[in-house]
Amino acid sequence: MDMRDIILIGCPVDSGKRRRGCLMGPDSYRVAGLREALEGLGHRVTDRGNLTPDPIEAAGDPRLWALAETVGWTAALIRAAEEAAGQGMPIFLGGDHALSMGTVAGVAAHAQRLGKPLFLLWLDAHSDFHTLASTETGNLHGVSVAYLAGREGFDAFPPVPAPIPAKNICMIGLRSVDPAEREALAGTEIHVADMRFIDENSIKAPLAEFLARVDAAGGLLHVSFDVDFLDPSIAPAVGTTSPGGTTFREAHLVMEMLFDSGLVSSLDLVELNPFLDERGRTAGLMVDLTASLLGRRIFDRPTRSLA
Ligand code: Z70
Ligand code: MN
Ligand code: MN
Ligand code: MN
Repeated sequence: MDMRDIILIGCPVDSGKRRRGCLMGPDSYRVAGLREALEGLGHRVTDRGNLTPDPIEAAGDPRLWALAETVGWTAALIRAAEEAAGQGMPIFLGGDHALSMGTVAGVAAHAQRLGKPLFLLWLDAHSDFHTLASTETGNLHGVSVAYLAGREGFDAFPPVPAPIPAKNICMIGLRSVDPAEREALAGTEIHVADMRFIDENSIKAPLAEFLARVDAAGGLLHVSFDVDFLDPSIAPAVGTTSPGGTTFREAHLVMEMLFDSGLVSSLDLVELNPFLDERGRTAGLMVDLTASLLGRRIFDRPTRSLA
């Protein structure tokens, strides 16, 4: 197995929604043994500690929760992500999903410099495809993909260095999509596999198709993993639980397929709220899933060949 240079970057972003606690996420992953699990697989791991947001310069907006703070985080994360992507495989330890505006935009700038297309896999119950105009809640963890795809109305934010073409984005696990998001998504080429599609076709089908396209294009792949992709019965440490999520086995299969593809170049782990966890089980599961994405497996070959 290939050894990788993995860079852990703590992103204690907690401004993307009203309920607090995601700022404790990076330390929860550390306590749950993320670094040790990845080193045990033979990887070289560096922990850069936690980042801080740039000083707040944007004006506030009463409709939007903590706009200025999220803009400050986005600016800081774009720089940090672009730099780290040139040095190894960054794993961004969240923090809520607003952080992906910075991490993915920074990784996209790196991909553009390399002259390679960036693909984005969004594992989430939510599509996070609101604009600042369409959000009903004002929670900015619900606008990340719209920003990254270059939708209008993000003038308060840093310009996206390299917007991601809609056809390079795939969302898997959706089950909570607002009307304005549904309408906007229908007008794009974003690939969407909601829970019904997964139930009828298996989770393997949409992922295999997407990975084949990334491979054929010679692209880089960023995976943005929202804890609420998982069913809350196995991952209770999230602010808004959304029933009907992916199972332990489906999620592990996704991670194993991602490892086998050899395509993943960066990863976000977002929306873990350790304040709501039960004896560390959600953090522990996220560590196990990340290990599977980086090469942990039951056997080295399909087990049928052992018979
Ligand atoms: C809703 C909104 C959301 C969580 C993303 C939900 C957004 N569409 N919620 N992740 N947990 O507020 O815009
Ligand atoms: Mn999300
Ligand atoms: Mn979500
Ligand atoms: Mn929300």
